[in-house]
Amino acid sequence: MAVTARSFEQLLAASIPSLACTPEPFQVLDAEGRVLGYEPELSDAQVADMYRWMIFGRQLDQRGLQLQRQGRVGVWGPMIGQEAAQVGLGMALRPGDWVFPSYRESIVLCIQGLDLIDLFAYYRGLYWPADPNASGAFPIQIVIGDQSLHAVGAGMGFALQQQPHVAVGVIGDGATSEGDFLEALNFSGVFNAQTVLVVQNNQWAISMPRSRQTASQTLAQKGLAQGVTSVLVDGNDALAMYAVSHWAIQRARERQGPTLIEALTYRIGAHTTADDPRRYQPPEEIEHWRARDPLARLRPYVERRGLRDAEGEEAMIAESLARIDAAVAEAESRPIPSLDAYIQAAG
Ligand SMILES: Cc1ncc(C[n+]2csc(CCOP(=O)(O)OP(=O)(O)O)c2C)c(N)n1
Ligand SMILES: [Mg+2]
Repeated sequence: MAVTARSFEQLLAASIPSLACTPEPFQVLDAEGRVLGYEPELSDAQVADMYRWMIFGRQLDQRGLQLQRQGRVGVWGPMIGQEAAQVGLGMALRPGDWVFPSYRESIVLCIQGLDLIDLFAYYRGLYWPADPNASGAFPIQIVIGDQSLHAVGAGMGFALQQQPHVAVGVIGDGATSEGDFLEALNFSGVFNAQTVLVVQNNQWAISMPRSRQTASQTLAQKGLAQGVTSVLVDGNDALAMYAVSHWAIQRARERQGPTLIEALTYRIGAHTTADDPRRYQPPEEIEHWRARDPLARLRPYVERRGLRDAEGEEAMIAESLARIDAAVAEAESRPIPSLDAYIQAAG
């Protein structure tokens, strides 16, 4: 049984009240893309945008993978299956909000304003060329969980300076077992940071399954001990992800408290292009989640609102690929500094 709030206010009731309760994820759409109860207020243009970003995300991921196989980027962390978690979150951000990502959040970063050229230049070996102030996108964090600290620090800064912005840290399920994440959560609660921490629970930390990472029933409940409002949401439901993210970000902006969001999703692809998941990921598990494709889930909703036709979708794919390929060409024309130049710059 899914938690289906009838009104936006009831979303708060979907947060986890106590450790004694194992909540079901909050959903807006059922498996066939029908609205269960509460429906977030989104204009036709916003829904069309959401769908366009979902398609863009899938194309970006496929292209990234191909480019790595061609030796044109160094590494790629596949995002397939996690598009709804990213697009729902990205669309709830406002200009001036900051995102502190790991290596699997490129879609959120693009929505927030990261220039695609900078993204591909980074994956070709240039150290984060984007200006975080202009793009809202902080450097991709490879040290697992560290970005939670950075997001909470920034959220404390926004609060101190009385700025109406929110710092969002995005981490994986594995990161929630790191001390840095738990310390960050604690600080967010104590200092009422203007922060939202979003866990993309894709059920794997490289080859370590969720069941062996922690004895916690949910990852969201890790926020309870720190006094942080915590919500479990269906991360393959773009509308649910948008609703919860929008609500949490708004709360943080108004200094009503930080939120920990656990987005339940699945890593359909490899951990990165340096990994062979066939050695540990059961094929039937992948099939189970392939049948829960977030794009297929949103599509009937978009259709029902009269915002989709097959031709339009082909055009969106072509438009996404043209945008990506133009950015790749630009990124490839940027010179990569020598190792010596890096060492000198580092002082
Ligand atoms: C502190 C630290 N320990 C170990 C690693 C090696 N490592 C890289 S990715 C990864 C798994 C992370 O899993 P999760 O947090 O679930 O994120 P996902 O890759 O699934 O998005 C590990 C252990 C690292 N980068 N940093
Ligand atoms: Mg993971």
